[in-house]
Amino acid sequence: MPAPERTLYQFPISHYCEKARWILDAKGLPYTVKNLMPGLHRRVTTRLVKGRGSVPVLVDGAVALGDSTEIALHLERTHPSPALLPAPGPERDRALELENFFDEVGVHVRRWSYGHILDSGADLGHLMFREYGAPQRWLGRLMVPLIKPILRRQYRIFPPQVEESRVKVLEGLDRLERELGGDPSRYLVGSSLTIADITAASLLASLVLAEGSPYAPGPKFLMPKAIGQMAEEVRARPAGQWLLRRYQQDRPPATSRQQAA
Ligand SMILES: N[C@@H](CCC(=O)N[C@@H](CS)C(=O)NCC(=O)O)C(=O)O
Repeated sequence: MPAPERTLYQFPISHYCEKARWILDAKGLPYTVKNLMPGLHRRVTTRLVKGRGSVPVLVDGAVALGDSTEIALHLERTHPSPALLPAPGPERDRALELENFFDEVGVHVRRWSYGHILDSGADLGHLMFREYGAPQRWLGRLMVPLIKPILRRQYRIFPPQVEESRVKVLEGLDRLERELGGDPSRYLVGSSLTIADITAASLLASLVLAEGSPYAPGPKFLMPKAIGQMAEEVRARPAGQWLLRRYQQDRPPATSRQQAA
């Protein structure tokens, strides 16, 4: 089988990468994933997209995009079917505003989650590298003591900020419920899945440890107590039921994904 012309440079555990994968999968577009080593990734990402360093990066033919929202808009422009955005007008504006809002909540989900993972006995190496090939998995595990302080500094994972993020996460869940009118069966905008739903679901999925997401608890991962407790509380709310439902009903299998050698 020839290699697809699209390559997604990513960290498998990154929720912004999960958002990009979901959009590619929803549009049925074949792509190759290339898992980058955290810490060394910027040598690749800054070469591909000047002025940026984060993942995901999508290289689509001659175009390289270094932000999940840019990726979403590019794919919507180049592959309009199935539509993941309403036609131009108030509904589209609302979908884009919600996408932007839940992108921001994603920063707080990450900080709150790492705040508990870094300070517990959880196996960060397993969590981050379980999907890599054997040599990268081995190297990754060796790098964990170096990665922890980098994560702490880069994402400002310090107790006051982690607490502030907990509040922002809860506000995000409140907004999700308001937008849905408390009904977990609804979509955020109109009557079908949009980029707003994909963004909220992928960026918040770790709060409920959604099956089918990269955050479903595996047998080898010792769950920090606070994360387990949060999952139990959020699953009991309409927002949590909505997140689980989106993964059950709307997360397509990654049939078009190939792993780069
Ligand atoms: N706004 C960006 C955020 C991406 C982001 O924060 N990616 C993280 C992984 S979750 C990352 O690459 N961190 C390492 C870095 O910035 O060098 C997007 O939507 O793509």
